[in-house]
Amino acid sequence: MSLNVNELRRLSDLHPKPRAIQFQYGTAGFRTVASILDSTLFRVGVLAALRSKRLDGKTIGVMVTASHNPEADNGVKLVDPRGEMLENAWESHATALANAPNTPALIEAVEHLVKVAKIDLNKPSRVVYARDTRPSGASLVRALEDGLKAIGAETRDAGVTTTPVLHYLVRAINTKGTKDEYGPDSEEGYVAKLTAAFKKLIAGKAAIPLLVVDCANGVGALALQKFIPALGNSITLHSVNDDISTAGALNNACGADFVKTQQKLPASLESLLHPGQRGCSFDGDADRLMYFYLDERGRFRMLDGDKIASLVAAFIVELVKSAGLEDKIKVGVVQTAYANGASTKYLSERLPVKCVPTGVKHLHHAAEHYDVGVYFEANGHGTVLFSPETQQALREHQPAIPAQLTALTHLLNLNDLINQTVGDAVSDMLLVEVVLAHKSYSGVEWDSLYVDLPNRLVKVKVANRNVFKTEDAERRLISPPTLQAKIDELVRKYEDGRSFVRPSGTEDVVRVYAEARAKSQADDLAFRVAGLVYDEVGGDPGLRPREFL
Ligand code: NG1
Ligand code: ZN
Repeated sequence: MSLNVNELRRLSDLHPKPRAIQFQYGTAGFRTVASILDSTLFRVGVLAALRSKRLDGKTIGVMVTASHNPEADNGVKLVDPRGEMLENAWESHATALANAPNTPALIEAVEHLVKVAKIDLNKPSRVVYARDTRPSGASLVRALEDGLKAIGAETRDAGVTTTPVLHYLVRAINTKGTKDEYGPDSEEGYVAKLTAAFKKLIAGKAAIPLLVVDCANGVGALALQKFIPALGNSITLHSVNDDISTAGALNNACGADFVKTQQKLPASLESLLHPGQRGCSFDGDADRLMYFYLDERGRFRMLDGDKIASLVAAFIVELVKSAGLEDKIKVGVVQTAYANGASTKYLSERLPVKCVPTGVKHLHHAAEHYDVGVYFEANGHGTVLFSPETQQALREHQPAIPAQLTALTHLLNLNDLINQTVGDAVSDMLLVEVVLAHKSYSGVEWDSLYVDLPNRLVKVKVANRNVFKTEDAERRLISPPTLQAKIDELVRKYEDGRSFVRPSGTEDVVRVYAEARAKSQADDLAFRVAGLVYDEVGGDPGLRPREFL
């Protein structure tokens, strides 16, 4: 079988690439204003279909979402057969196809890819796709479908659903009928799997206090509607910001990214949350989770991805020990440079901690090296991975005493509760609730595991962010050449000061992070480092920003 060039040409002509725009498959796939993405979606369809052929007809996933970005943005990313992010080498193939200026160039790029990636066109091709609630999603999915059709893929439309459900489906489809079967390959099956595990884990525990859930006016609201009846009276979830039909509401002044970056409660929750009560926020595609509560004086307290990692990792370590498995199963944590220094200190005193560059794929791969790998970005994206050997050890372990059996059963149920393909706001929320129930913690006790160092994240717009190159898991700059020394000199002046600069992988900006003993110092340090960045590459001192975006 060869490429159906006529069909590819005919369909590609329906999805011309806008001129003068360069696309880049970054840490979150392609992501930009929705109105310029039509050709990219078509080409991603072509690529996904070819990737499936390359992998012997294994099902590839495609998710159409721009996560926490504004509603007018959209994006697309590919999911590999085990439910993980697209393999690195194919990111550049994706970029190459997306940037072919016209149909003849695209055909040439596809033929080139078939040759260099040694794709056997006779193999079957299977792709499952889904989108979030963005208004631009439906038409972008049509462009994607044209791309899939051009290569003749068998397709499955998973409809409007969350990013983690799509990742789950990919793994469930590909493992169906094998010894690694991940679960039923439907959204209902996913809800049933997680719900059953949750109910077993909290059986016999005190009733869980009501939890307020901010759905970012996104697709998480739909997921929650399916979970609430399935969870029955095991937990009461009060869903807010679940308006998916009002234009402009998605991620607007609510959701996990708002909570993390503004470090405050969404106004829409102000009258709902009372002192002592905890709540949580999903992001627009429900793969991130932030918790928070109001203290006794009604002050907002944030429990971010680092706090979730600390809570969960410590709990799993305890269970492994109680099950009598501490010699066989080693638990480790993976973070990025954005992890609060206080969390890194807390965790390092208890278990191995590794720092990797930003981007879920880096965290996920590093976590696979542990028997149980806990990874979370500070922004609330994360999960826990049980290695295949660990899962087997859990299944085969013969407990010596009843207490060991209880802990072992909890570990097996956690293995089912946790979506191990990718960060999953609903699964992570249920996981947190399990740990809180087991430890009899309210938000206050959880929060007191360690005290966050005050911090500040700012962005600087520069002409070309690609001149910024980093090393040491993005904690140090190697280019521009003299900038790191200047940052070091500044940081030394601040108590507990830490700051680093890196180019964003999802936006055309450079990010500056700073933390220090006092909030005013963290702000000051971030501002000054941003000033250094601007002076280095920004040009006109008259335009030097006083306030950052
Ligand atoms: P960039 O734009 O590369 O900083 C952001 C987040 C990442 C990750 C990706 C993917 C921060 C500082 N950065 O990446 O952690 O979540 O988006 O969505 O939060
Ligand atoms: Zn997201």
